[in-house]
Amino acid sequence: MDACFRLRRVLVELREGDITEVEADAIVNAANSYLKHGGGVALAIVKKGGDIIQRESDEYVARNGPVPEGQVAVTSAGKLKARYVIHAVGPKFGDPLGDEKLFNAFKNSLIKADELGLKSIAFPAISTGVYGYPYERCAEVAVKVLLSVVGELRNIERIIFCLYGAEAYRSFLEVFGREL
Ligand code: AR6
Repeated sequence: MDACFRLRRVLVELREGDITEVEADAIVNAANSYLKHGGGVALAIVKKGGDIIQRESDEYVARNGPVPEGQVAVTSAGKLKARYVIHAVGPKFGDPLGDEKLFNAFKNSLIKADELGLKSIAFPAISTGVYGYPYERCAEVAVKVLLSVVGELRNIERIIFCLYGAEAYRSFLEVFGREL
C-alpha cells in the first residue's frame, strides 16, 4: 500500500515497486560518476528505456568529464514513461562525507527537476544497493532534504520514493512516518 505525506504544497509518496514503471516527469537513476549503467536500478533503466540513455550518458561524460558524487546529469528517458532521467551519483557507504554527498544527490535532483519546470519526480533509494547504504540511513537523509528544500521548489508538486522490495519500503515508511 502506498503512503502519502503532505509537506506544504508538495505531496510525498512512498511506493513499493519498480521505478521503470513509474509515471513521473522525471525518474532518478542511482548512477556512478562515469554514467556506466551496468547494474542495479541503472541497468533496469537502460534496459527498459533503450540505448539512447547510455548513449546520451556517454556523450555527457565525454563533454563534461565524470559527474562528482552528490551531483547530477540529465538525459532523455527513451521508451520510459518519464520524460527525463536524472542521473544522481551517490556515495559509497563508509565514505566520511557520505551523508553530505547523499544529501546533495537528492537535493540536486530536486533542484534540477524544478529548474526544468517538472511537476513530478520519482527516486529510488540512492546508494542502498551496490554502494551499501542501510535503507534507514538513506531514508533519514532523504527526509532532511525534503524538510530543507521543499520550500524552495516552484514547480514540483509530487515526489515519489519508489522502494524496491518490502524491506526497503518498511524502512522508509518507519523513518518518514516518524519524521514527517
Ligand atoms: N526500481 C527501483 N529500485 C530499484 C530497482 C528498480 N527497478 N532495481 C534496484 N533497485 P543500486 P547504488 C534498488 O545498486 O547502491 C549500479 O551498478 C536497489 O534495491 O542500483 O547507488 C550503478 O551503475 C537499491 O535499494 O545503486 C552504480 O555503479 C537501490 O535501487 C552503482 O550501482 C539502489 O541500488 C550505484 O550503486
